[in-house]
Amino acid sequence: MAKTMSVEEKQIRAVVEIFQIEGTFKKFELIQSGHINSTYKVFVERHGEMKDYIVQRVNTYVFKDPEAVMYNIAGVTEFIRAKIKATGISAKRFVLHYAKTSNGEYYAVLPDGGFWRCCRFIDDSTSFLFPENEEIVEESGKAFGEFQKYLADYPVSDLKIVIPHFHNTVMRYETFKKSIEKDEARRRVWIEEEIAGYLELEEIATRLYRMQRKGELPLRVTHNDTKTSNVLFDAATGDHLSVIDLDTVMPGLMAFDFGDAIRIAGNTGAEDEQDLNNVNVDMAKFEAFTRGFVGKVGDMMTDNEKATLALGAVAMTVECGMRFLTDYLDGDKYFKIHYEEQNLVRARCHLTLARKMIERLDDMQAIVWKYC
Ligand code: ADP
Ligand code: GN1
Ligand code: MG
Repeated sequence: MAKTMSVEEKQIRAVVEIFQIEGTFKKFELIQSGHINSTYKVFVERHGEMKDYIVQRVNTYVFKDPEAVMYNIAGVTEFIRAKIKATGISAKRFVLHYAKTSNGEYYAVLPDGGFWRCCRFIDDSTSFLFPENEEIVEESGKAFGEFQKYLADYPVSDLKIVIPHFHNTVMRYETFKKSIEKDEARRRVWIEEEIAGYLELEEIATRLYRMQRKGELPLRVTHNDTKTSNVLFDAATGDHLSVIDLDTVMPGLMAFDFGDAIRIAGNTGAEDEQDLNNVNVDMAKFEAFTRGFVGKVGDMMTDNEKATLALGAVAMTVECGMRFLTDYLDGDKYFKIHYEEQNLVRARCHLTLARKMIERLDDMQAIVWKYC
């Protein structure tokens, strides 16, 4: 009896066809690490060889204008590719390459409205949800630093704002307060302690955003989602290859890219660590990331940027944790969860980490100065 095909498989086969990928579709695997899009690794046989692709359904609840997302991605990937090629090396493994449809578009819309894209899988690459050692962390620092460096002369005004106020921590606090008032999922009653904890950190967490508003920090082209799993490494050597997950490339603060990476790479525990005794700042990993990142961007940083880099870790940890808590209050609509209370667990972990970071802020900043 013929095997029935799942809806997912039908959709993926349709996407592969629209992008005119040469070869025979063989199979696909779901990649579950991200919290937003639906990501699949797709295997196609071409001339007796297996070719892999990453096929993604973009989350249009989060990205209201997905065409704008692809416009930005096309712009920055082509810009970086040209720079790498100009040095005489192949850019194949160092920047993402999105496929185009026969209409010359970087996306396909299926009859159910699903917005899909397709990108070449970077051969012999690997990624890490949790960075096990300092080498991985330092390489990820180099990858995100290099990304900013490549884009230092990219026309910022050409970028579309795909999620307005994405790292506007002041506005994130306003949204949080509205969700507390609304209490849509009726969960407020048992999380008053966590709510109070985040409200207490408002001044320190919003400091950087307020500095930017006063013109004290420059807006750059930033990645805005710099967790370790958004870097690809050479599976054999461990060297960084390419930064991925470019959906949120927008104007932003250098300290936010630095800090958002530390939120993951500088935590002794997981993003959703349940045992809060395991949550702390890993100072050796903090130093490793700083060495990698500042090594790439040190010469383009302003004095204010240098002086506030460590503060970025506090800002991004509070902001992200508060976003998890907001989503928990709203009834888990934004971030994918794999178990019932995951957003609350994530929020508790981030609150603990942020408090530890505040205790170690001077030590962290001293390390930044060492590499500046
Ligand atoms: P999400 O939006 O779901 O986070 P990502 O674009 O970050 O999706 O991809 C999820 C995972 O898929 C990555 O952590 C990486 O392991 C793998 N991946 C994504 N793109 C590629 C690629 N071009 N080549 C190799 N692996 C990739
Ligand atoms: C989301 O897509 P993913 O999983 O890389 C989120 C980030 C958060 C992150 C927390 C568009 O990123 O902002 O920092 O989860 N992306 C969006 O892990 O909201
Ligand atoms: Mg990702």
